Amino acid sequence: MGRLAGDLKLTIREISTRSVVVPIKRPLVTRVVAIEQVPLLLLDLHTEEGITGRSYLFGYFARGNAYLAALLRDISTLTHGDVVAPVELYAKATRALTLMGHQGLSLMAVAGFDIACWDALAQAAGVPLVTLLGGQPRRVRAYNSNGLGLVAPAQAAAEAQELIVDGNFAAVKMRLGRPTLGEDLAALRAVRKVIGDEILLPCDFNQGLSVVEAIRRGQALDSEGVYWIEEPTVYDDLQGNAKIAREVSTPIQLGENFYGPKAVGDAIAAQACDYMMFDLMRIGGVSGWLRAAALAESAAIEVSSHIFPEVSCHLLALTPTGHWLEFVDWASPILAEPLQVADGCVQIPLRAGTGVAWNEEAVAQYAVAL
Ligand code: SMN
Ligand code: MG
Repeated sequence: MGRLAGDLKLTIREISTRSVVVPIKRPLVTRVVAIEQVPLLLLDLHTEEGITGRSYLFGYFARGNAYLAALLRDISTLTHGDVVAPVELYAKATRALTLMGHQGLSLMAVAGFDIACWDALAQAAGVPLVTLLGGQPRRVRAYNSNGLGLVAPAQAAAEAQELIVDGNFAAVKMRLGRPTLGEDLAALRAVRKVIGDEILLPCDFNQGLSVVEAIRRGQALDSEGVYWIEEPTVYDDLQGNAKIAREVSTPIQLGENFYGPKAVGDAIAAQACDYMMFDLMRIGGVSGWLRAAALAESAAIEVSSHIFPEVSCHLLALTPTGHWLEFVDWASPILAEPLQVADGCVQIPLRAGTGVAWNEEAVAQYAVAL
């Protein structure tokens, strides 16, 4: 006789969190922020059946981890004894936080909980998350996004070369938004010269420009072979971004700061961008991603991921308009089995769950108080 469906039933005991601040190999200097170390909040969802679901959130700064941990303590109390049914629990946790809002920290905390729930379920089923959701653990094409911040042209060129060789990547992302267009062009051309014409080169302004300046720089980039222009201006000025998208022929990429599927629907309605990239944490975890992906499909918008490559690779493989995985190795130091990259692709791990598990020695080394 086969397994009963009830075999998959898991019951929540508690969520525990730990904060780590991990050194970054290549600091990321952008127009708006310099990321020199990576604060991660590690979640363990303990079940009565002995399976532990895991996920991590990116608090952006150490206090950010503490804010998220406080919310997760309440979500833990709220869901103690509940069956691990991620879609229902997402709704329950969101309802409980409704007066704190449906975006920002509330949604990030719910997302971390949601990802850990899905991980636990896939572990209980004994299959990778992608398999549980109807796909297969395959290779997903990725661009290397480690570094290439606002550095001098010669350094940018050297770094771009290293980033491509290290994993045989077909695409690499650089940050733009230096004080002048001339400085951006000098860095861009130095990079293009060493990488050649075949390598795709998306560029990220990290929300740093006014709409007028974004149109000016964007039009200048139209003849430079840039693959996409990311976040040219503030993420929530949908009308401004739509204007930029109309005036600039290089595709405009937005989405890493979209909170939940509703923001995707709003951006589609405003025709704010040509491409979208979902941030697993801000889009609402696995449950939020799946709904957002359906909306993007309805508008035929190609979807990439933003950081969190370990879980995003499972989801991109299921996204009807899946585009590019953003590869960063920021969490690798604290993971028991970091993602494998070969020939410009990330291999979805052939392990039960998401494949996220802790390197406890490293976690102890980088632990900070909450
Ligand atoms: C980025 C900015 C801030 C944190 C992580 C990543 C960047 C990107 O915009 O798209 O990689
Ligand atoms: Mg970006």
